[in-house]
Amino acid sequence: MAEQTFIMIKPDGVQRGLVGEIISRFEKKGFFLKGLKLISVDRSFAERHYSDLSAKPFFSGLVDYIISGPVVAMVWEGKNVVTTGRKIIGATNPAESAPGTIRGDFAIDIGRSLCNRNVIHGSDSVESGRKEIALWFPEGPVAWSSSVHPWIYE
Ligand code: RTP
Repeated sequence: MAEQTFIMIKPDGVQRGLVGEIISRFEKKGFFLKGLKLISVDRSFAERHYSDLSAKPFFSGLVDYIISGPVVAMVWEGKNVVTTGRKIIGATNPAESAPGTIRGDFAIDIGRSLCNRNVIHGSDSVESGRKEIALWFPEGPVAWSSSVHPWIYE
């Protein structure tokens, strides 16, 4: 199976109307959308998603932020989509993310709650992508194959 990643538009991205813009960037790059839902999650679900960060000082602020409004959960597929997806997203701290990246173009600053409001999340490895897709899409991604494939991959 081709590589997949989990991408989440965080509550600030949804509130600011960036959903279409973000989906468009992944589509135009040539990645394939394999899962999509607008969803509000509760505290225990957000804590499970960010369980690796539970010891961090910003953990509770991060969870508060993620449950503060609906998020858009997505599965994207394609060659090197995990690494390339992280490049499209940009550095964690918006103050350091390069222009041209999503965070570089649409976020400015670390939040006062000591938790970055940085618009979007992307899996940091193929393995965490697998875990996150299983958590957010227990029903599994949608299986479909696009006929534009040969125009993207020779
Ligand atoms: P993400 O998991 O959301 O894609 O972000 P990331 O890999 O770039 O960063 P990570 O270290 O996993 O942190 C997860 C999210 O926690 C918030 N954060 N705040 N105050 C801080 O120093 C701080 N560090 C991280 C951000 O919302 C970050 O995306």
